Amino acid sequence: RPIALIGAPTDIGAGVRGASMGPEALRVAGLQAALQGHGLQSFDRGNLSGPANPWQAPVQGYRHLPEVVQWNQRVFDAVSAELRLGHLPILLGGDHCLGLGSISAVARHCAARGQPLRVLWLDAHADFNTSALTPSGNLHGMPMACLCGLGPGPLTQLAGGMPGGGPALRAQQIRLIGVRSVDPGEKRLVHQQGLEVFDMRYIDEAGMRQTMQQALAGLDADCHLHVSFDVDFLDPDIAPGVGTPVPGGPGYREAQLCMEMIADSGRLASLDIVELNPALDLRNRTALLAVDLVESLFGKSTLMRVPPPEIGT
Ligand code: DIR
Ligand code: MN
Ligand code: MN
Ligand code: MN
Repeated sequence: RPIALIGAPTDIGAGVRGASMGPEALRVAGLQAALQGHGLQSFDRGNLSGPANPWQAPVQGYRHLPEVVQWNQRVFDAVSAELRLGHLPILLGGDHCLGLGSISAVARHCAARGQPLRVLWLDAHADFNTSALTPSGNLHGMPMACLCGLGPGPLTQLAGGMPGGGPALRAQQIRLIGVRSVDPGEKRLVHQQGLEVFDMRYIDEAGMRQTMQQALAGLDADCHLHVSFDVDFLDPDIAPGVGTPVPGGPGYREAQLCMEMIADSGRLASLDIVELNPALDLRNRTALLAVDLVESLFGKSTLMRVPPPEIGT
């Protein structure tokens, strides 16, 4: 299906400036040409616009809440429009607070069609803070919690909310992968909510192959798979261009396998690429790496692979 690239040039939810330059860095790194090189049809919708970053202190536990709401409403509308057209939207962030608008749109779309949805959240962080728990007030640390209904009304009920009035996501639909930095209160909440988390300890012990087999297990044939790719998922040695790097992430081969196994599932239907910060990058290498990985996510492989045999588990 045709791919639609949607730029959202803002760092409104982050604690470090620069993710606003992410969309252009991904374009300069050749994202669209890479997709076209695989025979995929794509449109670049250009950039959304929204409020400037006022760079103010948190108010009642939230930094820039009104601006974050506005950006997410625009992302929601843009992603919804592409889904209605039968396109596969790729959100070019921008910081990760925008995952809220993107995934809220996907959840609404799936609910309207009775389609199952699974979300893979690739991130060094759990992004499960609330205003009471956050150490920073930065909303890019809260989108997962908001999607599960824990957050301020304007964000949990984006554009009127879900048909039944519930949260956009239930914990059982979510898999967090690559996590290695969780704040103390956030940790309790993640456990309490029963999220399935494949943290780095798990990946070290089980390997990326078993991790992804489990994260992708039980997908229905008609399941919509959304991947929210926070670039700080990757080890900072290979991906320095992010605002909140955490050592000890997946290396190049592990990240490739992760993306290839998602591609093999054949279910990818929407994607966020967020938290790329060109101000902190080295000669755009993190953007180039992201494009390389996205190629694998869309099925690039060294040889013409036959479907992988079910090797013993
Ligand atoms: C931290 C950082 N947990 C916070 N979060 C980040 O401020 O809530 N998320 N960097 O991507
Ligand atoms: Mn994140
Ligand atoms: Mn992160
Ligand atoms: Mn490549």
